[in-house]
Formats: sequence, structure tokens, C-alpha cells
Amino acid sequence: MRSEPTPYPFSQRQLPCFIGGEFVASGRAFENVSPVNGAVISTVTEADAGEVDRAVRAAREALRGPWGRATTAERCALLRKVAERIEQRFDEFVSAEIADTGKTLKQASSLDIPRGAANFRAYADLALARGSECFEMGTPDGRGALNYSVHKPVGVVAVIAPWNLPFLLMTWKVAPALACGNTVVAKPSEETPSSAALLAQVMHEVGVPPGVFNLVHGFGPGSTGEALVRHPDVNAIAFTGESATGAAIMKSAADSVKALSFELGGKNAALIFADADFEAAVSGTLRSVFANTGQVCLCSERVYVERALFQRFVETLASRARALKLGGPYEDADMGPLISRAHRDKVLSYYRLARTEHGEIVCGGGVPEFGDERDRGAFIEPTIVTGLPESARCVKEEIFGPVCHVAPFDAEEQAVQLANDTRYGLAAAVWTSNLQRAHRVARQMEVGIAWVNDWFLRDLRTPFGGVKLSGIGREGGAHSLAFFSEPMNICVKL
Ligand code: NAD
Ligand code: 6OD
Repeated sequence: MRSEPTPYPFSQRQLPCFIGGEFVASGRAFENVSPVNGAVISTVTEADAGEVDRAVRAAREALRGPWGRATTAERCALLRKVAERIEQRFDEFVSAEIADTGKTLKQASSLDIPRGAANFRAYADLALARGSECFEMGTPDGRGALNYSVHKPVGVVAVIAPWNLPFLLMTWKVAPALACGNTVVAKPSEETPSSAALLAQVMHEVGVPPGVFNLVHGFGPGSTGEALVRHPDVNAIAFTGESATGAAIMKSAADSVKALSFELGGKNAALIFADADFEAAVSGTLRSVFANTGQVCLCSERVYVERALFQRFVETLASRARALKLGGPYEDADMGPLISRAHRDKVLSYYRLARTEHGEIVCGGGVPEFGDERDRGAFIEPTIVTGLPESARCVKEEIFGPVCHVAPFDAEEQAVQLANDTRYGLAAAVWTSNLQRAHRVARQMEVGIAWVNDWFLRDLRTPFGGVKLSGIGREGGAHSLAFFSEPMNICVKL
């Protein structure tokens, strides 16, 4: 099944698409800009509808080739090679991710890239270990029948990823899709094409057959993304991004009734009870609000603290937030920039809105000044707000920046009610030393994932996803294998 690689004819300053096993640079291109200093990092080929069509046709064709005939063990062996090759080219992946996002070296090398490799290994293991159902049944003639299920691929899968954890989130879907025998057309965010471009090289290098993994770069509406989700020969869409984008994709996909898996936005609550380990709750909340500059769908944007602890908690959290060092990826900083100037304008509009809505800005609220090239980047201050009414837009809408609103509560039932009073339902964090309360409260959270006394602690076998505006379906472990497979029953009359 292994195909021989041809040399890669591009540099990381010129990013082609990858279609049917070939690197393709067409006439249309856009610039990829650094959020650290505004410099142009690379020029990226924008796939038009014709190129998207070629990618989908290549993916369909590959299902009829050696990939379609490969055993699960053969596919999984290739996925392990992908993981190994990512690790061999680890520094390049880290540099690519950092260049696009400005995230810290510490985070890219401890989370984003290792998780990308881990995603391929985890789904290779899970797919190999998967069994199938079998039901014996009686028949009137007494001879009986045997039912057993087989898992078939869904077909051509479109994977559409966002910019916040680009490599982690793209591989989170590409790995199980391939493990289940599908072929993929992947579109990274226009803001973060670089690590996906390296992934295409890796697929090529380890001999993934042509057409099994295709990469198309471009924008969403009116561009590559829309052409991909509208394409009649795409069978399923695995999408991570904003809830509004999910709604638009759902409409585009409706005509051809595609299977959908959506991991969407959040407005997550953290509940801090007075009996919590104070230090753990403060440092955990600092992380859950400001990690990746607040650009993680799981980040806590609403923090509710039991009144007895409120003042002390806000003061301590604010003093830690003020101490966070902002800077470029290689400066040993705690927090990098936002993804772009456009996104910073959006987050800053919420900082202004918080003031208009009569909130108190306890710390931050503006843009830092460095006096050097970083002033051309997209840096923003970590910000804590108190005193807003629950109806305020800053409390209701996803901001996706380094900011939270902290409010007091008086009773457990009130805390639960406040946490659930949102149209989103992705994640929650509960901080308490009372085990019974921990389970009682976590169980009542209207979310897909609740953490007790921690945040973003991940076991890849567990269900991951959201309720309400936060998504459709679950990924992770057996849930991903289920989405990316068609179970088929075979009934044998004995
Ligand atoms: P986005 O929705 O703007 O874009 C995501 C991807 O969709 C990009 O590749 C974009 O080009 C593409 N796209 C946009 N419009 C499209 C269309 N009409 N058709 C097809 N493709 C289209 O999201 P973003 O700004 O990149 O990411 C931030 C958002 O993602 C936040 O809302 C965040 O909460 C969410 N997110 C959710 C999860 C989760 O697991 N639930 C994880 C990460 C991010
Ligand atoms: O850890 C994961 O598997 C995952 N999907 C994380 C999502 C983070 C959102 O930004």
C-alpha cells in the first residue's frame, strides 16, 4: 500500500495545496501574517471550487484503490508512521505552529505538537482494538441465524479546522477518519496553514497513498470552505469552529444530507466553592481563563465564586493576571498575542462594552506597549471584569480572548442555575474539596465535559463535545470511531 514519495518542491514560505498526492500551487494566493509583529510569513495557495472538486475526486478515487482494500492493521501501521515522522520533524512543526499563532514555545512543544502525534497513535490503537457486535437468533426452523456487524468507512470526509489549536484539532479528526478507512479533504484555517502543510508532507513521506489525505487552503464563505461543504460527493463533515459557522455549514450541507460532527463555541463557567483548595482553584482558574491567550473553546469566561471567598479570590486572581508576562513565542513569556489584529479588534470591543455595561475592569482592559516591532502585532492585556449584570452581552456572548467576568454566589443551587443560564454548553470547572458536592454539581452542569478540581485534563478515550450551541455529537475514543464509520449488519441464516 506504501507509495513512493517524490521530492517536496516548496519552501515553508510558499504553501501549496496537496491534491491526489501532488503539491499544487495555483494562481490564487493569500498572505499569511504573523500576529507577533505583522510580518508576512508565507504566501498560501487558495484552492478554488475547481481545485476542491479535484481534491474530492482524488479522495473518492483513493477509496477504490489500495487504501480501500487495506486492513485496519495496515492502515494503523501507517498512522503510527505518521506519528513517528511528526516526532522526527518535531522542531519544524513547533516552529510552523508558533509562526502562525505566536503561541509560546512552551505550549507548542508541550501541548499542540505532541498531541498531534498522540492523536494518530491513540486512534491507531483504538481502531485496532475495536470489536463488533454479534447476535445469535432463533428461527422457526430451529436452525437459527447469526447477525454480526462490520464497520465500513463513511467515504470522503471534509475536515475543517479553526486557528486556535490548529494542529491538535486538525489531527484530532484526520486520525480517526483515516483509522476507519475514509479518505480526507482537510481545510485548515486561513490564519494557520503552516502545520497542516507540514502534515501533507509527512503523509507523502511515509507513503500514504495518493488521494487518501488531501489539503486545500483558503477561506470560509465564498471560498474553499464553502465549496468543500457544498460539494455533493463529500459524505461527512467534521468541523470545529464558531457556532455561527456551524449553522452556515449545516445549511450548505443540507441538500446532500451529509453526516455532521460539530465542535463549536463555548461560554464556559468555573464554579469556585469556599471549601476549595484556594491555591489550586486560583492557579487552575488562571490557566482556564488565560491559556493560549484565552483562545481555547474550553476556557472559562464566567467565573462564579462563593461570596465568602469572592474578594480574596478576585484580588489574588487579578494580581496573578497582572504578573503574566506578555511576549513573543521565544521570550519565555506566559502569554502570546491573539491570532490577528481583526480578532483583537473584536476582543477590544468587548473590553469597551464591559465598561459601557457598567462593569468594573479589575485589571487589564487595553493593549500593551512594547516600544518595538511587537506593537505591530496583536497583543492584548489579560483582563478581569466584575460587577456586570447576568444579562450583559459580555456575560452572554463568547469573546474568545484573555478575559473573564467574576461574580459572587450565595448557594449551591444558585451557582448551578447561573452556570447553566447560557445558550452554550461545552465545558465547566468545579472547584471544591467536598466530593459529594463535586459529583452533585458536576452532574447538573448542562455541558459535554465537566472538570472537578482541574481543567483541560484529557484522556483521548473519553467523549468530547458540547450541548446546545456548543455542538452536535461527540468525538473521542469510540465516539469518533462511530462517527467515522458506517456499521453494517450481516445476517447469516444457519
Ligand atoms: P471559524 O468558525 O471562524 O472558522 C473555522 C473554520 O471554518 C476555518 O477553517 C474557516 O475558514 C472555516 N469556515 C468559515 N466559514 C465557513 C463556511 N461558511 N463554510 C465552510 N467553512 C467555513 O472559527 P475560528 O475563528 O477559526 O475558531 C474559533 C472558534 O472555534 C471559537 O468559537 C471556538 O470556541 C471554536 N472552537 C471550538 C472547539 C470545540 O472543540 N468545541 C475547539 C476549538 C475552537
Ligand atoms: O483536547 C481535545 O481533544 C480538543 N478537541 C480540544 C479542544 C479545544 C478547543 O479549543
